Amino acid sequence: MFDWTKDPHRRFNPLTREWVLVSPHRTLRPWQGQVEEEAVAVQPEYDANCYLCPGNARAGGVRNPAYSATFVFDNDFAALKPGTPVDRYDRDGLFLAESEPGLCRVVCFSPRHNLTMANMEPADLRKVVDTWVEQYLELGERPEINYVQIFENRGAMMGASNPHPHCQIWSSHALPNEVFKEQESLLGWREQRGTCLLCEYARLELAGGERVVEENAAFLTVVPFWAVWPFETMVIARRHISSIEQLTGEERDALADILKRTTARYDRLFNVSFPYSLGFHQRPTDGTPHDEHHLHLHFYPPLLRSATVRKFLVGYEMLATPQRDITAEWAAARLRAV
Ligand code: H2U
Ligand code: ZN
Repeated sequence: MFDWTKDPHRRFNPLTREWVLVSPHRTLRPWQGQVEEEAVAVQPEYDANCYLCPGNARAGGVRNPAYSATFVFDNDFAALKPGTPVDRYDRDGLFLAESEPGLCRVVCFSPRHNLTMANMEPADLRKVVDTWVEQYLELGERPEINYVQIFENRGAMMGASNPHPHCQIWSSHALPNEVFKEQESLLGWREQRGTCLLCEYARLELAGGERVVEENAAFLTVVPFWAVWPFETMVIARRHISSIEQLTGEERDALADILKRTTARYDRLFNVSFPYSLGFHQRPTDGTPHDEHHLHLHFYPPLLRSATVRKFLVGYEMLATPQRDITAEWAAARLRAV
């Protein structure tokens, strides 16, 4: 048997059925590449130039109301539009295109410009969870919408346009690639073994504990065995539920709690407001039960070894297979230690 703390090896992601190359012996190599600028310093509670702050005008000229909790609006530069007619173009399977109706929204978490999930009050974060549930239901009920993707880009390094706490929701007719891959794997697993892949995975992670970073009564946060990003984590519902509207009131509080604790841990790791992309994966809203899905979230943070040194997915990773140096176990231990 090889030693996965030292020997180069591959790990399998059963959710996407893709492999990641792990090269733990490389962690000591010197870094002379790009160093990112330190993130901008302290933000004000209100910024007159922010297009998300209450009362301010957005790029299209619409003025935000004087909102006091969460605030949702249709994205002024939406990637998807609801009226798009459903149609398909196929020429020999080589020129294949489908029109894509959809709707994009922006959700402000709080009127306060300088908050993040890590430093919001649990009761206020709970309101964000409630807003996600409302939006999932409202958008999902639309006949042209079959999937509701809730995601957050946090920090300039991840392309977020604004530090004001917010997330986006892109809801679409088609099932997005990542969700499609996961759905195929979850279905395949269930057919072969009669169980839920993520129920089994969560059970094993909780029993071993090596990669568990946070847990509460309803959720656990783990660095997945097959993580690609250095400090990637997954937040997994303990109970087999397929989407957020199935959460009980207590579980909604628990989701707010685990998100706050996980992001606070990230911030403490390199002493910086930690950048990441975060998103839910849950069942499609196409009118069928899809109880093969198991509610979870993915955190994909780019940072590798400090607030300024990030990981790039380039070269071998673009052309062959993603690769990491530090092991998932080591990353989880680092996150648990802060
Ligand atoms: P980020 O999550 O990457 O920060 O994006 C914020 C979204 O806000 C982005 O999709 C939208 C952009 O289109 N936006 C508006 O809808 N109105 C504005 O006035 C500026 C930005
Ligand atoms: Zn603002």
